[in-house]
Parts: sequence; structure tokens; C-alpha cells
Amino acid sequence: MVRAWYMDDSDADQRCPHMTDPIQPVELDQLKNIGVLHWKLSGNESDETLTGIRKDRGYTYEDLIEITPEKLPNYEQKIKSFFEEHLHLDEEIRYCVGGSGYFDVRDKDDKWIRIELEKGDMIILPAGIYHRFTLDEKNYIKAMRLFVGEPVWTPYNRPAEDKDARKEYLKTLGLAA
Ligand code: KMT
Ligand code: NI
Repeated sequence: MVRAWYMDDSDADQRCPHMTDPIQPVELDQLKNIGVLHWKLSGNESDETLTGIRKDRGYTYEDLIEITPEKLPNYEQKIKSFFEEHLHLDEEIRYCVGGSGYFDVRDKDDKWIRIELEKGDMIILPAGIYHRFTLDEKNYIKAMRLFVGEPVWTPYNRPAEDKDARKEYLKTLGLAA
């Protein structure tokens, strides 16, 4: 099971878990309700279930990103921009093949849910959802990025209410745009 929880509002480092005490867990169904999909796979780059998902959803592009100062060009700047609250006009699809990290997503009430990504976790964030990413205290992740067609990674920082992807997303939640 993927671990997800509502974040506390402490000003501790972004890489800390930011769990409340007691923990307020978030179930897979609750993630699904806000359009976030998750699978637990083997963690291998070639995984049978992954092949199926790729085919079903039409993902034609994939690459690997390693987030560590030695391997990621403009590391400091990228780390910073990953953690700015933003959305994309397309899905964000990530499959963790090593290390770990946190995706934070907003729920319907605009509260932060933290989703832990460990080896084998695959996550799809819908177009138009506000989110951000941070490494955890172990400071390393290796992830596969997938996409339909030529990849576009452009983030639109909040507020991005004028974007069609945002309006469409709010409609799927049953919230007025
Ligand atoms: C993104 O777009 O936020 C990233 O690619 C960083 C996280 S990849 C696990
Ligand atoms: Ni993003």
C-alpha cells in the first residue's frame, strides 16, 4: 500500500515527513476521488504491469530522471521549482525505480496530502491538479517519466485558474470553475 497522509503545518524542512500526531492517513480511494491514480509495481524498469498501463493509456515517451546534485543539471534550481505549487496541462506520470520522495497534492478543500513514493510506486497526477514534489531526508530518487507524445514538463505556478486544464479538472471534481 502506498502511504499518504494529511500534512501538518509546521515550518520544519520540506524533506521531513510532516505527519500529524496522530497520523491522518489518506486511502487510495480518497486519492482516486481527486483523480490521483497509484499502482504498486516491482520497481524494475521493465515491469509487465507497466507495459499494460503504457499500452492502455497510450504512453509513447519515457525517460529516467535521477535527482541528485551530481546527475541533475541545475539541481538547486530544479529542486526549488519542483516544490513551487504548480499544475501542468497534461498528466504527470512518475514510476519510482529507486530512492524515494514525496508528492504533495491539494484535496478538494485545498488541504495538502503528502504521498510517499518508494521503489515500485507509480503515480499519475491528473492535468490541472495543484501539486509539488520534494526529496525526503535520504535525498535521492530515480524515477521514470512517461508521456503521451513529445513530453512537455512546463509548470504553471499557482494561481493558474485561467488554464483550460484547471477548469476541466475542477469540473471533474464537481467544483465550479
Ligand atoms: C516533477 O516534475 O516534479 C519531477 O519530475 C520531479 C519529481 S520526479 C520523481
Ligand atoms: Ni509537476
